[in-house]
Amino acid sequence: MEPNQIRKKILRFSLDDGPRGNHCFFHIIQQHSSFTGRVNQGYSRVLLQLFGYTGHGKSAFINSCKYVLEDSDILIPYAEAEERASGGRTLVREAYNLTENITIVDNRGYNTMNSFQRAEIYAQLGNFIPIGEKVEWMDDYTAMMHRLEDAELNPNYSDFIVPILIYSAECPLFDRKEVQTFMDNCMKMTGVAPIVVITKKKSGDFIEIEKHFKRMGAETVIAIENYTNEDHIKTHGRTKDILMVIHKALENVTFRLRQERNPRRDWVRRKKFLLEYIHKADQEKRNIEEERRREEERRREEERRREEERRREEERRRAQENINPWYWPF
Ligand SMILES: Nc1nc2c(ncn2[C@@H]2O[C@H](COP(=O)(O)OP(=O)(O)OP(=O)(O)O)[C@@H](O)[C@H]2O)c(=O)[nH]1
Ligand SMILES: [Mg+2]
Repeated sequence: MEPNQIRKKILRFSLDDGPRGNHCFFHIIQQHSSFTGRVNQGYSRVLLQLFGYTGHGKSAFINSCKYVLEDSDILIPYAEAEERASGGRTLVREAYNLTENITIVDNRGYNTMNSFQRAEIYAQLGNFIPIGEKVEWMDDYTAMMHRLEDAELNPNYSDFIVPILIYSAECPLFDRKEVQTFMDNCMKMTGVAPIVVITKKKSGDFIEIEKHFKRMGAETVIAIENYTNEDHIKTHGRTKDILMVIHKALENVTFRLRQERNPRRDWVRRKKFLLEYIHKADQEKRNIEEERRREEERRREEERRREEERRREEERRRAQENINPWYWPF
């Protein structure tokens, strides 16, 4: 397919939002996928959720998506995409509309994480953190639970979440276990296999990285070169690669909506997953603290033992001197 055709398909994509309510005839028809090609089943927009390590190109990908969908040669930096020596650039969870029915979310990037920070990633994935809110890495159970309670005040059932993992070709080595776990958990939480996007394809061996991801079971891996301030002359290949990511995401949505889905049940499933995850994170934190406490106890015990030995040695020496007061070491 030509880039222009893909672009048109994306722009025209709709979740077929029809009449609501169980009493409604159209609604009953919509419940049965055999009647219609695609049914929204209560979903009103597709939410493309971006995740990945800091600096791997999430924000640049958003700018690229907007750029290839717009009919313009001016790259507008909607999302702040910048090189940073330390820490992440994007700290606030922001959403950008790609079309009327498709929104893309720039989530906070991560480096190495403790289990609560991982839980925070899943809170973003499950859409439990409001858009436009600064994502603080939380480090305790109570704060995380408060976060969930707040989300319940304003639950969002109508977003169909598609996870997208952004990974830079500049980083050939990665923590395989962590990435694998993340991909598996994306599936458990959203029911959709994450799409892997390898960015900066001109700067690294993207074919090798693609193989790694495929071996880990990734279904869709697409290597792209983002359009950036410095380099944004539109080309056929680059534009097509970027459009294909959105296109594949929509294919996933269409496929999943052919099976029966229930947005409320999906939301509850995400919440259950997150609750379990937070409990596990809490247990892990307690175990680590307990291990640290035991280690400290062992260290103190060892110090006490050495002190006791020194004291005994000193007593022995003194006793020796008292028994033999005329003792001279000739
Ligand atoms: N050459 C090239 N540079 C890229 C590409 N993608 C991103 N960059 C550059 O890499 C830097 C980091 O990109 P960002 O988009 O800010 O990364 P991020 O994942 O949003 O990072 P955080 O917000 O910190 O999580 C910026 O200078 C981008 O211009 C790409 O495909 N090719
Ligand atoms: Mg960013």
